[in-house]
Formats: sequence, structure tokens, C-alpha cells
Amino acid sequence: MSRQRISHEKSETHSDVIAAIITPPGEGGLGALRVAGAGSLELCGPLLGWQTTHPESFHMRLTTCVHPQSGDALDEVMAVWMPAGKSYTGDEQVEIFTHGGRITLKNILHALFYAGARPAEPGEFTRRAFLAGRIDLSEAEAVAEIISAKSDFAYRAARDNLFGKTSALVDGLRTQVTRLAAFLEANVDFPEEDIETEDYREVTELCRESQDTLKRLIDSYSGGKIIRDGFKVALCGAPNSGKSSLFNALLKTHRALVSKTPGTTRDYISEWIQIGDIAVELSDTAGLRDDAEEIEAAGQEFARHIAEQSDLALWLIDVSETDWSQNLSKSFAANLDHCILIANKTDLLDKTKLPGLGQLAQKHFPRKKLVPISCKTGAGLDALESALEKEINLRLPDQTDAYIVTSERHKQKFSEARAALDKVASGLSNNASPELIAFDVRQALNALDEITGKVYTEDLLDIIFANFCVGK
Ligand SMILES: Nc1nc2c(ncn2[C@@H]2O[C@H](COP(=O)(O)OP(=O)(O)OP(=O)(O)O)[C@@H](O)[C@H]2O)c(=O)[nH]1
Ligand SMILES: [Mg+2]
Repeated sequence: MSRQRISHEKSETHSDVIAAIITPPGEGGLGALRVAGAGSLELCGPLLGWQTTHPESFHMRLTTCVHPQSGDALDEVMAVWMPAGKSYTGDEQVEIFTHGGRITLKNILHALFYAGARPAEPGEFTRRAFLAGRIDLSEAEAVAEIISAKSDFAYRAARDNLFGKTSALVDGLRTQVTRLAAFLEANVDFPEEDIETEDYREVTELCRESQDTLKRLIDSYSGGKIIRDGFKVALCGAPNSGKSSLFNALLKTHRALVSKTPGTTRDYISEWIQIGDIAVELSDTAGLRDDAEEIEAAGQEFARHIAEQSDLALWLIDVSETDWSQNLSKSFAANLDHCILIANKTDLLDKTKLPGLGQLAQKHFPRKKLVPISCKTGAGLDALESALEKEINLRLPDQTDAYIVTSERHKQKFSEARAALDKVASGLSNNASPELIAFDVRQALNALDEITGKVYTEDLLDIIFANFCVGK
């Protein structure tokens, strides 16, 4: 375990100059490179033809970028210099905007390495911003979240965190717990007969308030996880029931093979769609039947696993098969709680038989919802999307709630703080020793401080920034 550090140490700037391409790979109108560290300007001078040691900061200038050794022109670029303390990383920084071609960017990056920069590690620019004290740890984590947001809801949560929503919330809780600590220091030695005093009531109330806030935050994570990671929907059912057809219909594109031969889908395929404001990961799986040969059986193992791990399984039924309800009772879907029945191929059914479907499902599977559709005609697909949106909304926290925890790490730290305050509360009611209670209060504060990075270890930073890509 590396040494714990506290926030007032954070005003680091760095003497080694790092460089990386900061735009995604591929072709584009623009590509960008970032160079950061003391001496960035001097290092970039020969490439950018900047003679003066101090060009005007934040002044974008058009120039020809050349290789510092050969003098070969590499590209026509725009470049900007930012002094230390006024850049993304907090270090002196140069940003170079090139034409967005892989080779151009690679050549300029190599020219920067030749000039003395070293390759930036994953997340190193943002790690420097944290170490410089420009952003706190929850804000640094929000950078990765906003970049990887898969839905509008995830984007809004990440954006709010980037603008300090988590930090403000933790600060509020911290103030409350600090007040508790101060109060305890002054009043902790409650003699047993004083247990009904005003002071005692106030301190227990303060503790209870913080416990309640933390509980609400921890509970919000089950919905927060869906906001951040998306809602997982598995399409499963017997071979030929129309899983791949529905997969394509929901994606609105021909992605999976559809054929009348049972057992067409062997491996599973996953794609993302957005329903309401939430990202949904749809997985098409192999049809489930008993007499499958080896490869098909391996695919079916995946299918069962995906169905079990999903937030919701859509179990497709081919309603043109008369014995579908007997088959369903024998299938593993019968015991799958998070499962909606999708009655497909209703176009093959006499219209008068449609109401009977619902009644049959109600009789044999009273706890399961049934949605009739036809992938062929498109009938019922809108109703299915509405049913999906409803299911998702049921799992989300109340959106008018002030704050939703979307990070597993934050949930873990809130849980540690809550466990520590639970001990404080029982210490208070059992008249435990003041030192013991104070220790637990400190544990709670420590857990909160690890969210914003007021206290941190190098190991913790390594874990957090390992999830970033090079260039962030
Ligand atoms: N009439 C009709 N045929 C459909 C409908 N949906 C799918 N089919 C047909 O049913 C057959 C099987 O469809 P798929 O989507 O491949 O079924 P699957 O469940 O993915 O099948 P496996 O991958 O083999 O498990 C194909 O011939 C489809 O054209 C529907 O709503 N109505
Ligand atoms: Mg299929």
C-alpha cells in the first residue's frame, strides 16, 4: 500500500514533457496533439518555427510544422501555447491542430519524441490536472465518464460531476460529519444519566441525518449503474422464434442473420440502442432446445448466461406453434423472474385468437407480462418499446432526486462512511469510550475524502487512471 497523501500537497507541476495524440484514431477534418510539462514551448519551438521564447498565450497561430532534424514540412497546423497554471493539465502546455490523418499525426508525434518529449501514459494529462489541484478526483473521473457516456442520461450525470456535483455533495456531508466530530469532542463524555440531555439528542440527530443521506446515496446506485453502464436486454427463446428478426427490428438495421433453419444464431451478438434517455445493450442469442449438437450447445450456454446476467430477458414465443405454452413451462424462462414474454409471429394467427394468447399466458404464467408482436408486419413493436421504457424507468431512481451515485467506487466509499457512522451511532447509544467514537468518525471522514481525493494513494490513482486511454 503506498503512502496516503493529503490534498494540500497538490500543486505539482512536472518537469518532464509528455506528448500524445488527443483525437481518436481514424480520418477527420482535424487531429490534435497535446504537449505538457515545463519546457513544452522550448521543445516545440523548432517544430513550429516559433522564434520568440514567449509567443502570446492562448493565441492560435497558423504555421508549418517541420521535423526538427530534417526540416521536412510535416503539415500545415494551428498551434497554441498555454503557460503553467492556465492549462488543462496545470503544466505549461502546447496544443497542435493538424489535418486529421493517421500518418500526419503519427509523424508529428514522432517529431515531438525526437525533440525530447516522452509518450504520455493513459490518463496522464488528467492525472496531472488532479495533481496540480485544478480538479478533484471525482471531477477527474467525470472526464472519463463524459467521454464514454452512452446515453443522454449518462452524459448529464457525467457533466454534472464534471462541474462539481459530487464534490459539492461530499463537501456538504463532510461539513456535517466534521460538525459531529466537533460536537463529540466537546460533549462526548456523556454520563449515563445525561443521556436525555439536549446535547446528546443533537449529536445523535446529526449522526442519524448523515446516515440517512448516505443510505439514500447508496440505494441510488442500483439505478445509477443502469444510467452509467446501460440496461442489458437479452433476446432468448426457442430456435426460429424470431429473436434475430426482433434484434434487427429494434436496431432498425439488418445486423443478424435471419433464416428459416432452426439454430441459425450460434454465437451471441450485442449492439447498443437508446430507449428514452437510457443506453440499452441488446443481445441476440442462440435458440434454446434440448437436442443441440456440440457447437450449438456451447452457444446455448452463452445464451443462458446472458439471460441470467441481463437486467431484462425478452423470451420469444412463436405463436404459430400450438404447444408453445407447454414448451415454455418446461423451459428455464419459466423460473426467470426478470422476463417478459414476447408473442411473435401474430401475423400467422387468426385475429380472433389474439385475445386468447393473453388469457393463456395469464393462466400459466401469471407473474409474466406478455407483449404480442409481429416482426414481419411490425405490429406491436411500438408497444414493445414502450413496455421496455416502462421497465427501465421502474428500475431508475426518482429523477427529481438531487443526486444519483453512478460510480461503483463512490458507492463503495459511501458504504464505508455509512458503516463507520453506524458504529458511531451504536457507540453513542452504548456510551462507548470517546476515543473509540472519534476513531469511527475519522474513518467516515476518510472514506468521504477518498471520493474527492482530499486523501489518496498513488495506488488509487494508478487504478483510476488505468481506465483512461492515452491522450486523456
Ligand atoms: N410470419 C412471420 N415470420 C417470422 C416473424 N419473425 C420471424 N419470422 C421468420 O421466422 C424464421 C426465423 O427467424 P429468426 O429471426 O432467424 O429466428 P431466431 O429465433 O433468431 O432463430 P435461431 O437463430 O435459429 O434460434 C425466419 O424465416 C423469419 O423470417 C414474424 O413475425 N412473422
Ligand atoms: Mg437467430
